[in-house]
Amino acid sequence: MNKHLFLLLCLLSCSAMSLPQVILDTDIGDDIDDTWALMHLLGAGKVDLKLIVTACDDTEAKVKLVARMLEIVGRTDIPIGKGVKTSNKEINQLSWIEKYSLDAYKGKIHEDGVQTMIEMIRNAKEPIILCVIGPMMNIAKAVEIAPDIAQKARVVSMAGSVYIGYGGKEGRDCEYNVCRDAESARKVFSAPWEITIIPLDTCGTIILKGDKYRKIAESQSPFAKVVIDNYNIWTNRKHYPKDESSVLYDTLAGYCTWSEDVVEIKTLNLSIDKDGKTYPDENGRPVRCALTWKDREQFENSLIEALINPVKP
Ligand SMILES: [Ca+2]
Repeated sequence: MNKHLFLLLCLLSCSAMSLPQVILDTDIGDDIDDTWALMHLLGAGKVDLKLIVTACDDTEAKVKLVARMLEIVGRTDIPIGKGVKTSNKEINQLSWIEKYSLDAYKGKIHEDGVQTMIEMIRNAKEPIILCVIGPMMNIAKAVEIAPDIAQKARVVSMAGSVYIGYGGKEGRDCEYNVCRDAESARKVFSAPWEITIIPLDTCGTIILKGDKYRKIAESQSPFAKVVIDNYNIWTNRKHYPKDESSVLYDTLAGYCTWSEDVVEIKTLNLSIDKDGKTYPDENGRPVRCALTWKDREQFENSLIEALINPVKP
């Protein structure tokens, strides 16, 4: 074989094999969309998930929640890190782990999730994508302790509201992940890494209904079952129709770690005001913002497919 052709084939096969390396920072156990996002990330098979760190409130209970999920879908190879605990507030999926014990858990659990995140980024051979789908206290602490990580990681986060608020309404809202801890969000914004946000402008209207929801609800795949079982015992389930999901904000941030083909990205200079609103400001920092949809259908199909026909790792 021609030497150049051989090299080209090697390069092509290598690039096909190396998936984006992702650390997921999640406040799972609060809103239910993190559970969907985690199962989507795992089921789609498009990223190499290196670590899951729990964020906000009772991060210890959240570790247990993640552990049980990983056990069910056969992914205890992914380490879990406990993030900064900010309260003992009961998680909203507590009944799913009440009888579950970590005693027989086979995977690795790191007590200091922030330190583990720092070491993993420092030791990584290629840049890491930090997928942040909760309030940003862990990431703020990490970059404060180890500013050098900003050179080796980029952030993809469900965060903010630029022109559109909750439920698709015109006008900026105080988006939970930023407003819950605006000081941490400001620290993350002031580090020199690339930041991509998935604001309410796009992710605030992701709801699966009708056939799309039914496909998942009736699926026997463990990924779909984890999602639906947790959704059904979630303390806020009663506020949503029987045959619909709640708003699945975080799932789009997960998707954007491997592809941005379903959204239009625009770079804006953004600042965070005293309340935690993200607003365009000429003195702000450049942020890549997923402001509008290009192909919502393709995105929803990816989510459904990942849950009902998950890819084997
Ligand atoms: Ca979340």
